[in-house]
Amino acid sequence: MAVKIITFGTFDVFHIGHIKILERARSLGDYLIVGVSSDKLNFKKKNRYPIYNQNDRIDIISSLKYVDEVFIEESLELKEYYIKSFNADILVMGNDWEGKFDHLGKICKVIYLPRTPSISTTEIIEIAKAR
Ligand code: C2G
Repeated sequence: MAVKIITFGTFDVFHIGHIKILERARSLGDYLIVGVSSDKLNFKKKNRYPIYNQNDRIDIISSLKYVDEVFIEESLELKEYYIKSFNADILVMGNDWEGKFDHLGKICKVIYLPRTPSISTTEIIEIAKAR
């Protein structure tokens, strides 16, 4: 049976760290589903709207060869619901979320992958501003 992986993120100002985690997530199974945070959810989490709006972020993520299915993540609290509705076997998160989703281990395997060092959307924005 195909192993389904699910992961979540904003993926704003798409960069190599995003590609790497999606590539590694996909390599753990056969089918990768990505929940892309809505603009509203991002505002709630980070107190600012993303640079790229959710339609553009969805288009970017959908176009990747590692990604099989994409949906909008409307709330951080709906993870259990999303995992069950997509029948996901493994939840992958970056290790900046280490420990935060261990409780979901009751419905699927939970794996935290190390972040790619020295790159982040926030840093790219800061560098661009300073130029
Ligand atoms: N990432 C990474 N290396 C980086 C930067 C990001 O591996 N240098 C990973 C993050 O760990 C995450 C994914 O790329 O798994 C998307 O990163 P963000 O857009 O920053 O995700 P975030 O806003 O933390 O949203 O429900 C959870 C949230 O939606 C996660």
